[in-house]
Amino acid sequence: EDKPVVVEAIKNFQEQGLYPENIWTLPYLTLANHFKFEGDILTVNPTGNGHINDTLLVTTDAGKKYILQRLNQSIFKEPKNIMENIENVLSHLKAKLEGMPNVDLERELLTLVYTDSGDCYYIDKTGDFWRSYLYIDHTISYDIVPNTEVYRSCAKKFGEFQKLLSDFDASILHEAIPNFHNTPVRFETFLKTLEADPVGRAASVKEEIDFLLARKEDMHALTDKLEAGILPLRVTHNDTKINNVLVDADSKEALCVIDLDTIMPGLAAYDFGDCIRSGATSGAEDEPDLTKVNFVTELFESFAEGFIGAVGQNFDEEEIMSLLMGAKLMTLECGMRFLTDHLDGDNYFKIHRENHNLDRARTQFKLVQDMENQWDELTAIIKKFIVK
Ligand code: ADP
Ligand code: GN1
Ligand code: MG
Repeated sequence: EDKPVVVEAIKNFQEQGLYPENIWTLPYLTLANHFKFEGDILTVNPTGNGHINDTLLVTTDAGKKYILQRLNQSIFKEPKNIMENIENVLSHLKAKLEGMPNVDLERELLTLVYTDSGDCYYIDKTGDFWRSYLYIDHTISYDIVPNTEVYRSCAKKFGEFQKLLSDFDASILHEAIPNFHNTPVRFETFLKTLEADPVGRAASVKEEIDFLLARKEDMHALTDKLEAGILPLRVTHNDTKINNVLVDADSKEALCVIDLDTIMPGLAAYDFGDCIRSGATSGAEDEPDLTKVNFVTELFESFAEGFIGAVGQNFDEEEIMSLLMGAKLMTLECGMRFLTDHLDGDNYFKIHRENHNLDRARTQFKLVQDMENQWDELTAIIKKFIVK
C-alpha cells in the first residue's frame, strides 16, 4: 500500500546517501504519507516530553512541519471518541477565535491534518491509531517555568481556554478516561495495587505509602463539594501540565493550549491545580535530589493572578477557594498515580530510568508538604482574588 511518492522518497534518500536523521523511522514515511502533507517527507523524528503518546515531528521538502502522533491505546480505549471530542472542541474554539481581532488561528489553535480518505486519524495494519496536527513552529514547551512573566502568561492562556469552553455543549463529549480526576477512586486503586504488590516493591517505599495513608481524609475534599452541588461542573482540559501550552519563542507569550485528549466535564480546580503542580516548583517533575524541589510561592501568586483574571469574574468565593485545594489535591493525586505505577511495575507512564516513577512521586509529595507548611500564606494569597 506504499504510495509511489514514498517509495520515491526512500529511493532518493538511498541513492544520494541521504537518510532520514533516524533510519529506524523509515517505516513512518509510509504511514505519514496517508495524511495530506504538503511536499515529500524529509525527516521523521521523536519530539516533546509527553508521558503518554508517541509524538513525531515530520518535515517535508516543501518546508512544512507536522506532528504525527500514535495514541496510547492502552490508556485511550476508544480513540475514535477522543478524536470526535477534539474535532468538536476545535471547531467550537475556531468559531470563537475567528470573531476576535488579531488572532493567528494556525498558531493559537491546534489544526488537525486529515487523511486522503477524509478522516482525522489513520489506523495502520497493526491496529495502531495515528493522528496529525500542524506543527506550531518557533515555540517552546517548557518542562520548568523560566520566570513569573511566562508563568502568568500560561495561566492566562489556560484561564481563557476554560472561558472559551464555558458555552460548549458538554453533553456531546465522550468521557475520555473515566474517573480521571476522581481522587478518592485513585486512592482506592492505589490501595488495591499496594495490597496486590505485583512486583514486590511495597516494602521499599514505606515512607511514601505512609505519606498517602496519612492524607486519606484529604482525598475527597473536592469530590464532596461537587456532589453536594457547591462547586459547578465545567468543561475542563484536565491535563494542564506546563509543557502542554506552547509559548512563542520570541515574545515569550503563551500561544496555544495543546494535548486535548482529556477534555471532559470537570472542576476549574483541576486545571488550576495541575498547572500549579507542574509549574510552581523550583525543580523538574523527576528531580531525584529533593533539596532542589521547593514550592515557589511567587510563582503560585502570579499563576493565580493570571488564571483568575482570565476566567474568574463569575467564580464565587467557594470556587476561588477550591483552586487552592485543587493545587494540593492535583499534586497529591499525581504523586499517588506515579507511586501506584511504580508499585504496579511501570505500566502507565513512560519511564526512562530505574525508579523513574518513584522519583516523580517523591517530588510531588515534597510539593504537597511545602504547600501544607505554607497553607495560611497561600490561603491569604488566594483570598485576595475573591471579588465581593
Ligand atoms: P502527550 O499526551 O504524550 O503528552 P502531547 O500532545 O502533549 O502528548 O505532545 C507531546 C509534546 O509534543 C508536547 O509537550 C509538545 O512539546 C510537543 N507538541 C505536541 N503537539 C505539538 C504541535 N502541534 N506543535 C509543536 N509541538 C507540539
Ligand atoms: C501525563 O500526557 P502528558 O505527559 O501531558 C498524564 C497527566 C499527568 C502527567 C504527569 C492522559 O500528561 O494526567 O498529570 O502525565 N496524562 C494522562 O506528568 O494520563
Ligand atoms: Mg502532553
